[in-house]
Amino acid sequence: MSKEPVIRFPEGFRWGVAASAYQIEGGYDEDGRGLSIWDTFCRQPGKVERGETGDVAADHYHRWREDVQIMADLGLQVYRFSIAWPRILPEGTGRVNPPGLDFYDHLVDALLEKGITPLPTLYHWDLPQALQDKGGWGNRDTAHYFAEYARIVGERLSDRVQNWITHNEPFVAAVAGHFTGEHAPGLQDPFLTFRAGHHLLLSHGYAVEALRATAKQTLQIGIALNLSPVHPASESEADQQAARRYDGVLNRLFLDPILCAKYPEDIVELLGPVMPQVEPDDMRHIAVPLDFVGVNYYSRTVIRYDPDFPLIQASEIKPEGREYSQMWEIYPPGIYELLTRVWKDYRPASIFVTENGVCVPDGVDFDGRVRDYRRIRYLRDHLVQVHRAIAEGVPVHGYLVWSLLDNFEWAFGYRMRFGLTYVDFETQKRIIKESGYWFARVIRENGFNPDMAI
Ligand code: GCO
Repeated sequence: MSKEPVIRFPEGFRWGVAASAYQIEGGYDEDGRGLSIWDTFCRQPGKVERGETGDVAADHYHRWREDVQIMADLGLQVYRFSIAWPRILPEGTGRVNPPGLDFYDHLVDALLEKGITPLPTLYHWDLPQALQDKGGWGNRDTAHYFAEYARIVGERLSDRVQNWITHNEPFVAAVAGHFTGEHAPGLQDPFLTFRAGHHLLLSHGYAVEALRATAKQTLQIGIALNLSPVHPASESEADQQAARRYDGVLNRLFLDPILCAKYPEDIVELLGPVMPQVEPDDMRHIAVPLDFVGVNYYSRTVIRYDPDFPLIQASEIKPEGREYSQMWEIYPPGIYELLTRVWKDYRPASIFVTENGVCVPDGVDFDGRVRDYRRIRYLRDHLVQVHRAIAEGVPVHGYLVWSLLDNFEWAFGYRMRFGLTYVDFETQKRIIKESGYWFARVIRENGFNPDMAI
């Protein structure tokens, strides 16, 4: 790369990575950890490719010191991880498991010692199985159990941890877990889906209030939402209306309650009897003031009218002639469209890109290096678009790559590699990929030359 970065980010812009407990920790039955719904789900035949589980994952539960050193070597400023609720409260409520709290306490101290800001997510889909046995997110009580969990963790860590995320992608937890059944707990019930979604949002509000009530310092609290610009497959009225409905369920059904204290009227009407029971004070709790909104962006969503699709008569298509990763279309302008839309429509105080990354087939070359140039191009092209949004006044204050390590990609098992660091799951050996070294330089220079040859 040239000496002087052509694209330079604002002073104080924060650079880091994101990960989640179930996807990297392993140690699923160690030191008093209770079972999660993903431990149960993985053991159901056919749910996860090759019957793979997060029992060992990237063994971060035992290798976390080595992983923190990798973060330090890369010069990461922020590490977004998730706390496993079943490690803290094995039954989800009541009895606290001290070794579980100790693990995150030691991790936080190690991060701070390296000058890395910890950014814990309280919930990244690993609900304690004991709570699922009581109805899970379909049970309104779970929102209160979540607040209890937030309070316990906040009391232990908030003297050193100032930045918090309550939930990761409540849309995915609700829809993949309760409508499509592709994720734990693997249910397929439209009524339960939106009731779970509402209780996830309610638990977010309760948790923010609980964290603030026990905080030992002023906290910065947000939520991480999977958002995507929704494009109609054609200019036809039917496709445009279908895209609007899909945008409503994917984006506005979560953004509006959290940031505007109301559900979008068109979607309330569309869902009709499937909409959940909303108690008088619910929206006030859900719309508790936040310090930032986390945006998880991977790709755009292209929608066609589909009369056979239940509830929303809209289906996603994969346009031809575009570049794809192993999972999604590679569409960098989408992150610009999304950031400017969130800013224009909701005016949050601050926005963080809490996840952005790509899964491409990575391999170790004969010389032991992992030349993942497609991932460098993906990150470069998306950062150009993030910078474009910032230049237009969007208050984006940080960018986190998904992910530090190759990890358990839910129903895909270990087939999808997103890491800046290659993990040999047979030996647990870590190899920093070329993208990791590239990102380290972007952090050092707080920018890069987009014309650089890759
Ligand atoms: C998500 C989750 C991550 C995924 C990542 C790649 O955004 O779906 O936060 O757990 O692993 O996004 O799909």
